[in-house]
Amino acid sequence: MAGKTKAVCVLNGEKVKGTIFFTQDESSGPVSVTGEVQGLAPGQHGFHVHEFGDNTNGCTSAGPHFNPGKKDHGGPDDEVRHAGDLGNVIADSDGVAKVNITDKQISLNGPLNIIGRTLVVHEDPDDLGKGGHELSKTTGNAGARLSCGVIGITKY
Ligand SMILES: [Cu+2]
Ligand SMILES: [Zn+2]
Repeated sequence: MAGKTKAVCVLNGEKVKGTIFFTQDESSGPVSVTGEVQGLAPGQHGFHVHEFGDNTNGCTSAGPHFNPGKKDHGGPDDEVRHAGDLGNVIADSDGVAKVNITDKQISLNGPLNIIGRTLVVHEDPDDLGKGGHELSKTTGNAGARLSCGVIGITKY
């Protein structure tokens, strides 16, 4: 498959909202993740692709982090991480996080495809697997799911 692939996710939480775009120039190349999240408390917030594109019971139904490699949770720059581990977004004093990530472990096609899965923004910082908490190696101890949305194919 050749050519650009694009996807979009509308994050639609009670207070936390946003729109995130995914672009992949080549089928095996990195994915650029850009956009903005509003309504956050200032500081870091865990940002992940979760396994299921199911929001029937809110963000909970999205299941665990997307982890086709059956690895431990980690940070975006770690070799050992879930494919869905995009780290943190950082909100400014107005509660706005500008997102500009380039990631090599997610894709918009093939076995690492994130289309049809759920993007989640968390209440707390993701400790990137290094916090020593019992949840560090599974969720980064990032706390509640404040906002989420299913990642879908777009033209733009
Ligand atoms: Cu998450
Ligand atoms: Zn993870």
